Amino acid sequence: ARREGTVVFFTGLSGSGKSTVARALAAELDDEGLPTTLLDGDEVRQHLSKGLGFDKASRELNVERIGYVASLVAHHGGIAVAAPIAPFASGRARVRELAQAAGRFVLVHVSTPLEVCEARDRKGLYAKARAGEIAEFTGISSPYEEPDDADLVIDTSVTSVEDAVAQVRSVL
Ligand code: GGZ
Repeated sequence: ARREGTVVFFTGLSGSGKSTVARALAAELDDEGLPTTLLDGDEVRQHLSKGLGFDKASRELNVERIGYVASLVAHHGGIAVAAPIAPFASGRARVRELAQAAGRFVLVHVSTPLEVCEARDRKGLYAKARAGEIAEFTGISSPYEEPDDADLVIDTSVTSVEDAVAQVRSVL
């Protein structure tokens, strides 16, 4: 039988730490020789979703594209690790559907509170959003629909990257 692939899908606010955990997870799996594909958020928006904006329809399209590519990876027995904000339950449900037709789907909600993400403000985007310089910014002027179907919930304000990776691995 074909080896079953897996889609590990992180969702959470900008600055929640989801990319950091996703990268660390993917590096660890890769080091162990597992066929891992990281769909890095920045790279996705530079290539697969080049030119897309942040209105609801564009985000849903971005997330569906990620889900589609991730499901192709899983179909061939690989592990796809993706970490977009994916703020809408409808988009995440679509990804689940695509992934489960190909293999396993693991949803990780990186639930780091908005206050913490905003205090970190590593790229200065929250300040810009508060100043009205970025429209439809998630958590400020665009919604984040909290998932109720996550396999794992991780708050990086209380959990280290190392522990977060270990928790995801225990679910895998
Ligand atoms: C949210 C935005 C926005 C708006 C630019 N809202 O911290 P970052 O910079 O590196 O991560 C954010 C990234 C979000 O892109 P995604 O593809 O993950 O979003 S979605 O799943 O909703 O399609 C942030 C930056 O892009 N960014 N404008 N308005 N984040």
